[in-house]
Amino acid sequence: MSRVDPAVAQRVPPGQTLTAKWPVLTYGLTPRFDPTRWTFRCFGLVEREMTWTWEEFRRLPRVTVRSDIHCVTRWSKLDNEWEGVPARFIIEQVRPRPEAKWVMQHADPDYTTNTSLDDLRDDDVLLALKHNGRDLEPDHGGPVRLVLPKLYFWKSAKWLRAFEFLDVNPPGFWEQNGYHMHADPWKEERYSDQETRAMQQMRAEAARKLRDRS
Ligand SMILES: Nc1nc2c(c(=O)[nH]1)N[C@H]1C(S)=C(S)[C@@H](COP(=O)(O)O)O[C@H]1N2
Ligand SMILES: [Mo]
Repeated sequence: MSRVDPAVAQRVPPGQTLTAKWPVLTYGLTPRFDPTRWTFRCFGLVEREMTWTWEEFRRLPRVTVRSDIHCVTRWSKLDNEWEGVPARFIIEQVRPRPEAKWVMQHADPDYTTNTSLDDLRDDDVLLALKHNGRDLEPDHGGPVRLVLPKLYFWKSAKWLRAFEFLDVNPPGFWEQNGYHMHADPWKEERYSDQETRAMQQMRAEAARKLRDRS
């Protein structure tokens, strides 16, 4: 990056470098999509647990949103056009109970990431099926991935299969391996050693409550 338009520079969080390519970052292998067995499920602290088959899911209302990707490995990719089902639409369908404050994203093959319900309710959060007008490639999470632009990209699960609504905030896969519980790129919330005391207490409390319940 030698010379950057200031309007563009303003959109790049600290410590990030722009890329035009789209790297693939997966822990493990790309799962195979079987439309006859695929479902998307919402469970936990909701008034109405729901499961959509692929035929049902692909008919849900969609919107198009343009947003930026910021990966914790320090690349950012601006101006991605995503088409998908608004996360807020899904949340409205299942009606979270008042005590539900957190959502665990569950994805294939065995990936999880934890997010607050508030972060998922923003207008630009999608269960995306298309990127720049084309079906999402399998390596990038096709048929359906989350896109949560205001957090580092590990908070956007590829091959998304379920939302679990919770009253505690247990760490997901990368969060158990030292990544930050919240992941705001503008605050450079990269690793758990940067977490606040409040965040660390939340980790400990969630682990304890889940242990007590089982
Ligand atoms: N299911 C699943 N989702 C995932 C991952 C993964 O390994 N498995 N990696 C995460 C990470 S660390 C990043 S940076 C982005 C990468 O998405 P991309 O491969 O489309 O660039 O997906 C996130 N979602
Ligand atoms: Mo990542």
